[in-house]
Amino acid sequence: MADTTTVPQVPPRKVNRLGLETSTYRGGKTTLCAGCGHNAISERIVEAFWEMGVDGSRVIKLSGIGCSSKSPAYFLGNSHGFNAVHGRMPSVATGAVLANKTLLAIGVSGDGDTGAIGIGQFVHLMRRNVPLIYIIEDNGCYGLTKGQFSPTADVGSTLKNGIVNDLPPLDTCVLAIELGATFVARSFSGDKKQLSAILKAAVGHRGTAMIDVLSPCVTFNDHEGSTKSYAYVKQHDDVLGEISFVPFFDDITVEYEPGTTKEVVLHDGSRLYLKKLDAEYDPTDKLQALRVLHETARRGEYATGVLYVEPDRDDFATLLNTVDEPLATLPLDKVRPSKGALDEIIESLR
Ligand SMILES: Cc1ncc(C[n+]2csc(CCOP(=O)(O)OP(=O)(O)O)c2C)c(N)n1
Ligand code: SF4
Ligand SMILES: [Mg+2]
Repeated sequence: MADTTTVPQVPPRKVNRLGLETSTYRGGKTTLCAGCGHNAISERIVEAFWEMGVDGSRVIKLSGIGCSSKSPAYFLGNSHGFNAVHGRMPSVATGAVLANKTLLAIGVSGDGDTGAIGIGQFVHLMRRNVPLIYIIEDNGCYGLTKGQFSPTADVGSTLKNGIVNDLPPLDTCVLAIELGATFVARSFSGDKKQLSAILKAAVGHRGTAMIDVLSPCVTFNDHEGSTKSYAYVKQHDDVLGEISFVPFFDDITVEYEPGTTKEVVLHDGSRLYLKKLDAEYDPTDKLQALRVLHETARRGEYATGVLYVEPDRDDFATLLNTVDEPLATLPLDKVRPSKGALDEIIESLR
C-alpha cells in the first residue's frame, strides 16, 4: 500500500546576516507592569539589533536606576552589562567606551534618572559626543518610586491623586541639541515603525545618539490629566517625517522622491532617509530643529522623528586619540613605562 503520511512542513528559520534568530537578541522575562511602554521599547531594541546583524558580544548595555533602567535585563542577553548608580550611568559609559573602542554602547535611562539626579552627567555626556546610544524612556514620572512628577512632566499635568504640576518641564531634545549631541530624536513607544527606524539609524551613528522615547507609565501616569498617556500622545504626536533606513551592508535600493526626502549619510556609510511633512525640514539645521521643538511644545504637541543629525563631528574617543586595542588586552609593556624609562625620568628630576 502507498504511504499516504505527509511530512509536516517546518517553516524556514528566519535569521539575520550573522545567521542568528531574534531569540538570540532577547533577554530575561520582564518584571515591569504589563502594558508599560518600556517593554515595547525593549522589543524594538531586540528587533533593531537583530535586523542590523549586530554581534551581541560586542555590545555593552548600561543604565542607572528606575523601571526604565531595569530594561537592559530584558534585551540582548548575550551582551555585557552594567547597572550604575541613579543618574551616574553617563560617567560609567564614558569610561567603558574610552577603555574599549570596539564596543557598541547602549544606555537606557529614565526622565528622572536623566533630568533630575543625573542632569549634570547628562550635560557633559552630550557635549563630549561620547559614542553611545542614549535612550530616555520618558514617562513624566518616577515610576519605580510610585509616580511622583519628574522634570519632564508638563505644567498642569496631574498625578493620579489630583495634585497638579506647576513647574515648567525640561525638554531633553532641546537640551541635547544645545549641548552638542550629534543625533537627536524623539519617538513614542507605541510607534513601532518609527522607533525601529530611529534605533537602526542610531546603531549606524558614531557619536552620541540621544533618543527620547515617550513611554506611558500605565500604573501611575496613564490617566486623564497626564500629558504622557497613550491617549494624549497619540492625539498630539506631530510626526516630522516618515523615516527609511538602509544599513551600510545592504544595497541602497530605497525609493524616494527627490525634493520630498532628505538623505543623511551616517558615519559608517549607512543612509537615513527622512520623508518630510514640511518640505523645508532639514535635520542638519540646528536652529530649525530648535524652532520646531519650541513651536510644537507651545501647541502642546510633540515633534517626533529624527530632529537633528550632525554626522561628521569627531566622537570623544577619536578626539582623545585613544588606542584602538582595548585597554584590558594591551600587553604590560604598552601600558607601563619600562624601568629604564622611569629611571631616566627620575634622574632628570634630581
Ligand atoms: C541616590 C538615589 N536617590 C533616589 C533614589 C530613589 N529612586 C529610585 S528610581 C527613582 C526615579 C526613577 O524615575 P525614572 O528615572 O523616571 O524611571 P522610571 O521608573 O519612571 O522608569 C528614584 C528617585 C535612588 N535609588 N537613589
Ligand atoms: S510602575 Fe510604571 S514605569 Fe514602572 S513598570 Fe509599571 S508601568 Fe512601567
Ligand atoms: Mg520616569
